[in-house]
Amino acid sequence: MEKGRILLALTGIHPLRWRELLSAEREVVLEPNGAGDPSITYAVVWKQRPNLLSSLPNLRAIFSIGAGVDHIFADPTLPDVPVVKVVADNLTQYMTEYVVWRVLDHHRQGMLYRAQQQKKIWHEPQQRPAGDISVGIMGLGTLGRAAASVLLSLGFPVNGWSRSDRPMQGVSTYAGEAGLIPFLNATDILVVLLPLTPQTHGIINHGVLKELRKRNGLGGSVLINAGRGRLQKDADILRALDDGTLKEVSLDVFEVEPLPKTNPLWSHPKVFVTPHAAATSDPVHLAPIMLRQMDAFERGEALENVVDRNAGY
Ligand code: NDP
Ligand code: OXD
Repeated sequence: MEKGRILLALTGIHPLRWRELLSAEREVVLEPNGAGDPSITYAVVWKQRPNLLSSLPNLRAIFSIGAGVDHIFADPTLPDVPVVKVVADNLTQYMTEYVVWRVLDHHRQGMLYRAQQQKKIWHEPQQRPAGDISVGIMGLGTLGRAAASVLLSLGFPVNGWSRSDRPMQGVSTYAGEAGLIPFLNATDILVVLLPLTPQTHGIINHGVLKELRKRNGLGGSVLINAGRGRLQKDADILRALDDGTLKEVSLDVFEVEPLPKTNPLWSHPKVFVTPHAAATSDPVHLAPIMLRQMDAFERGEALENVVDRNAGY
């Protein structure tokens, strides 16, 4: 059987390296040969142009180059073929590193020490054991569970919130709408690793942040969002920092990306900004996984990590 041809449609990401790696085994094009191009079997995409895929009559699967797929579902005419998300040790490891880095930095008062250093202040604030600070992971999926297990090994009590019941050894788990407030009430450092769906859009708002636990040695609640920017309301985060609802924040994602230079989050002293870089999609690791999946699919095997269209993730 002939190997299916790939349409590589990336917005905001240079296609060169992806193209080189995918074309080691298959023919890759950056544009279809006109609307209705019958030669395309697979699409490998990041924020593909709306309507690009709908007219391809022989498209059999769409591969996201990220773990999130909201960028694919944003297309109103998305054809009804399987959508495959990234699940890869390499990406999971990057996200675990980011989450543990940010949790430890807030826990060990990194922001305070950086401010003190600027003023040459020699002062040791009170230190608390990790066991006094609970970390709540919103979205206890592939990435959330991996981060949770490392945080547990460091001694943090860990809570997890998911859509359905997801028990995990050592983690206090909560599910669905009924579980949200109890989860927040038990959480000092909130780590957001949810997908963006109609249900999660705007979920990180002032009302939710107000529910976070305050009785901890951190001197206030902390938010870390590495899920998606439109999960949060930037203005609510600023308000929560200014009225003391939140002590500090680490944000990797924003309602508008790149974060506009005029956005006050850039210069707020209690905000740590990274440019959607928590877990990069490295083609060296991910392209071979996609190529293996395509080979297996053509042998008649099922695709792995196909997202649930109804759930949107
Ligand atoms: P998964 O699909 O494995 O996990 C998603 C988790 O969120 C699941 O536990 C799911 O619940 C939960 N969830 C979904 N909807 C709801 C809801 N309405 N209420 C409560 N819980 C909900 O995704 P991954 O862990 O692979 O990735 C998570 C997200 O991380 C991606 O969608 C992407 O947006 C983001 N990401 C960001 C990156 C970055 O660099 N900043 C890099 C990679 C990913 P359940 O278990 O019941 O299904
Ligand atoms: C992803 C991302 O979804 O990089 O993988 O945001």
